[in-house]
Amino acid sequence: MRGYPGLNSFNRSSESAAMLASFEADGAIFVTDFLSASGCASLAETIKRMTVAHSAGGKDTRRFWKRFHGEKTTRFTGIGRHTDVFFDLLEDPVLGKLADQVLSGGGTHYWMNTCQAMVIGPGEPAQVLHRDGQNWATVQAALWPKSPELTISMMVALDEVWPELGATQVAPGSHRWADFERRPVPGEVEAGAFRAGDALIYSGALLHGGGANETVDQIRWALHLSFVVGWLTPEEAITEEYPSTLLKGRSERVKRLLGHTSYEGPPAQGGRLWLKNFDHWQSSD
Ligand SMILES: O=C(O)CCC(=O)C(=O)O
Repeated sequence: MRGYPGLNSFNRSSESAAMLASFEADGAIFVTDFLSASGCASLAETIKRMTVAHSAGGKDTRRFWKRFHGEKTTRFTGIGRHTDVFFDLLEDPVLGKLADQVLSGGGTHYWMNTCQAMVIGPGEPAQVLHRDGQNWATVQAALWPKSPELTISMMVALDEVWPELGATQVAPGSHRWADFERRPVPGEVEAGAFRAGDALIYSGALLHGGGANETVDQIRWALHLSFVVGWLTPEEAITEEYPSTLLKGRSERVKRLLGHTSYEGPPAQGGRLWLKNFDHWQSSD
């Protein structure tokens, strides 16, 4: 098996309308060979090298965050400081088109939420199932089931990943459940199988979580990239991680995704945000 039993699989040449229809119906899609072989090899080499400089487990000692992070899981951001593949991902037309459509209710100006290595070590238990929109639970939970799409996420495998290695678990359809508090029964959760470069793209309303790494000596290598509507604060301190001096010569899209342009709400609905002198601002680099 390659992909998820309950999700439709696509490739980069698939019709974007079909991808969107499946995304809306199931809450996620699987894209084979999302990364080219060379892009994946280069990104994997960078992430593996960077991992050596980080330790497993987070610094937050609160029980919830220790478990959510994973004590045997290594996470780090700042990927774009080490590889240009990061910028290719921000410019990726397949992900970009889907994100434009999914997040359009929040205006065209969405941000990068985070780009984060998620490296699950042997013996890590499964992560609690959650919705990425719970980062902004006061919006998502309060408006459920009518919450707008707040965020769209992608997990891309940097090496082969399978269920027992900790492939992301999902509950297809849970983005549409009437009751926000409902938890899946066992048959409603599934994990997939990825070849290096395959990607899972999922809604911020979909219940999902990292799977248990049941191996004794193998590592799940994966990268998470997500976008969030421009009127919410991203998870990652993106302008700190990517100051304007690092973005010289980069495209308008990259600068916007990384917080170097003011936010414009949907026409005649939202305000203008992230201003300077009550006017639109754009970094001058
Ligand atoms: O590691 C995974 O597969 C998913 C992780 C995740 O959903 C998260 O940390 O928000």
